[in-house]
Amino acid sequence: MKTRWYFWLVVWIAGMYGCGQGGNTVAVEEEEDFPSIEPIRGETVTIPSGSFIMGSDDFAEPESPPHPVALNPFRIDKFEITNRQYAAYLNAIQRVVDADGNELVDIGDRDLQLGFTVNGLEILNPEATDHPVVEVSWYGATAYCEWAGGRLPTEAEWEYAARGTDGRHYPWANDPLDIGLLFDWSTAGPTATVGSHKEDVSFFGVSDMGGNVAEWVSDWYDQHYYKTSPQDNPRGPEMGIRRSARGGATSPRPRDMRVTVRRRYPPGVTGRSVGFRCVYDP
Ligand SMILES: [Ca+2]
Ligand SMILES: [Ca+2]
Repeated sequence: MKTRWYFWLVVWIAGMYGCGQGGNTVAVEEEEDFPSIEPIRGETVTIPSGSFIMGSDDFAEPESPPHPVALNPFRIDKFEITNRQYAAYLNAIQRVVDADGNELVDIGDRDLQLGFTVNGLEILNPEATDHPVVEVSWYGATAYCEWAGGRLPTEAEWEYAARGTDGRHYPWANDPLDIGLLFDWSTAGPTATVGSHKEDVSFFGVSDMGGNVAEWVSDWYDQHYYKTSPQDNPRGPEMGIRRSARGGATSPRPRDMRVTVRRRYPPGVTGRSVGFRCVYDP
């Protein structure tokens, strides 16, 4: 146990000082000390191939114009990736930066429910075990999905999984008041156990696409992208500065939970209301 604790301390310090190379070297040397850890797989929802109208004319400019998009089939995690799942990942890879030195997760941030104990990296608050992991960068989200045999959804895949084919404004309905769904975020805390908001279920049966945490997607962000987006399986601009994220989080305003809202953050940013889920090709 002591070796494990010491190992993580070294990895953490290497990560804190941006010493990606050092972290990798340690990981290779110590690899044999630890059993291999497999991804904890959650339920997935199969999204059939199909077409839908992406975007909206009714709200912010980056959401327009509405345009037809056709997608190949995919499977998507029914729930956001949890602290339990991400802890398994970090314990499997034994580092907190990627090979290029990018921070995967903001270890040490008090909003992150994962941290170091004498037993190594653990979930600090047992009640948050199945809350979505937060304080993960786009790099940390991308790397997790690859480890789990998938990838981050594209913006188009995310919106299709949330919106389906009937042009609704919210994952669960066209009007947030249809089912009285206005979470009292002021008392609910920043995150909740995934799937616990029973009303927040999308057209295709995917949970928490309206709220809980916003979710990284794979695309670079360009506010004008919809004007030139290809119709078939759009994957976003070739280059950019910020990555896109989708869905509402802790805001009490229902308009922030609309399926067409587009968010953007630098890929290295880690925040207390941003998590992710993965998709898998059939
Ligand atoms: Ca969400
Ligand atoms: Ca942070």
